[in-house]
Amino acid sequence: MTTLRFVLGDHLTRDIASLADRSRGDVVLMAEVAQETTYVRHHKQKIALVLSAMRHFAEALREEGANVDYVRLDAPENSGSFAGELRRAVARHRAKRVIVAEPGEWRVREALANADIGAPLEIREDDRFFATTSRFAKWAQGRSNYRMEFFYREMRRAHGVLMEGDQPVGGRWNFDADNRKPPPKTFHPDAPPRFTPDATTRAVLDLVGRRFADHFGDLEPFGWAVTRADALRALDAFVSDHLPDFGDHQDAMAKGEPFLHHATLSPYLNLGLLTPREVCAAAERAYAKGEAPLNAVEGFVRQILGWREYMRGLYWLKMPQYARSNALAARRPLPAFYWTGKTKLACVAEVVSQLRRHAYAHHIQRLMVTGNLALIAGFAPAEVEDWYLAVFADAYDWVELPNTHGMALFADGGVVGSKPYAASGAYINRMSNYCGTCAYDPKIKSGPNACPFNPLYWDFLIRNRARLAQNPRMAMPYRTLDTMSEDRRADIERDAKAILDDEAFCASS
Ligand code: FAD
Ligand code: DLZ
Ligand code: SF4
Repeated sequence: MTTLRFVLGDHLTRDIASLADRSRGDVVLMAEVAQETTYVRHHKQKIALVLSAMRHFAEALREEGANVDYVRLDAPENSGSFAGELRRAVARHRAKRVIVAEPGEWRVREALANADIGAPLEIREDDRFFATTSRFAKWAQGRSNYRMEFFYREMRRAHGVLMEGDQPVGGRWNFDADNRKPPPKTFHPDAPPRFTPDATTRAVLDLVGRRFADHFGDLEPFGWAVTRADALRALDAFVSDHLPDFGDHQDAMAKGEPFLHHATLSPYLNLGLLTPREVCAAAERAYAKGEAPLNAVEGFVRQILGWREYMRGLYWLKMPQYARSNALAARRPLPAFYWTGKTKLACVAEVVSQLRRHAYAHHIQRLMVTGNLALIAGFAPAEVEDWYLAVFADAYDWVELPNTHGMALFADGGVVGSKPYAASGAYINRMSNYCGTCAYDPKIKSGPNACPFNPLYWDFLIRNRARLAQNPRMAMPYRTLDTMSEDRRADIERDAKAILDDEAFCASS
């Protein structure tokens, strides 16, 4: 009679709760299953990254002497689901109990908790995060609204990150004001390190190329780290080469430069190859040694200790109802150009082409280009969310959903953020060099040459007046709208209708 320790694809952390007290006779189960590779049509690189990282993790455990039962995707008897593989493994090993750390996604947790697998299942709290789900629920209790900034300060205090006694290092909690600079004229930071596929990764690339040829994105060149050792190399390279400049141009976008000074560490953090604690500690060390300024280090730590933990906390607090809300009643189908990139909007075409090649776009591209357009055009949240879940190497429901549904689309009515991140073409023009090569002009407000973000932005405000005008943070744009003449508002509505009725916008994906 055996204890089975089930390690999911994003549980690739040596001391995760499900493995921490492993004994010699225990069996570690890992399973590649069709259901997980197809519940959305993931980018080919994402599937390859997850499967290769799983295979390397299993090998590392075996080298430590663990008894690993690894089920490959193409194993003839593979049932295709977690429940099926657990049932088979329980019978195979005559297991008396199964231990798993909390699945990252509500969908998977429900499936496991309700599955009849032939042995009791113990689900352990995932303590890799700074805040457990129960810790977050305690923070949220009794609050009428949740604001990341307050949660973040509490986390800084609780974990002593960038603190001097009970005060924030540098006397301020937030250095955002120093961090929102547009891109400099020439902006070509080094790209993050890429890792040459070994034999294990090559076998996975062959499998993915054969089996998922019709999924979005280029499979090769594939350069993601698939082992902890290489993920640590990527972390070191970020800290030395990019962290010092992380803050200054955090919101900037530049044509042909997907990565800028961003970390590109989210795929590794989300798989468990790196832990949030060690990543924040590496940034703190760089500050302590005088190798990175405080605005950069604080800005970076806030993304992980703040935003990442806050999003996860809200996800588990609010699911499953959260995913069903549609506060702005957005129902327009997602246009095909989100997949093909075939659009005259140069900013959107750039982001889609970058996604196809790299399965990566940075935060402002996600929020203010593809997210902003989906918000102001009123694309249906569920379709937009499936797109975000599919096209990014780092996408998992627990982090993708609150970012898309809440932050980008305001479909939660203000749970994640206090106002919609809606913007006209002026924002993209200020923060990028995309507009210079665009068929549209961000300075033109109306007519066929106007940047489509312009009429769509004002039309969004007109359409959603009843839902948004009372929001104090929307008072300024509504005041501006109210100074416009009737004729100007009629022009906006006519232009927005022309854009939304255009075949390219109507064509459903
Ligand atoms: P950096 O900009 O260098 O930031 C450092 C780290 O901070 C990231 O690696 C990430 O772990 C964390 N981080 C930063 N912002 C956020 C945030 N808003 N939420 C959670 N963590 C954050 N992130 C994902 O990991 N998976 C997703 O599926 C995902 N979907 C998103 C969808 C939308 C619409 C938006 C607006 C954001 C989404 N994000 C998602 C958050 C963020 O854009 C990415 O974490 C970030 O771009 C990853 O790139 P990076 O590692 O270079 O990040
Ligand atoms: C994303 C993904 C993919 C593509 N494939 C697998 C898989 O074959 N086996 C596995 O254990 N996990 C996979 N994952 C990750 C899961 O979809 C899911 O995000 C986690 O199991 C939730 O904790
Ligand atoms: Fe995007 Fe408008 Fe600029 Fe074109 S003009 S790149 S559509 S913001």
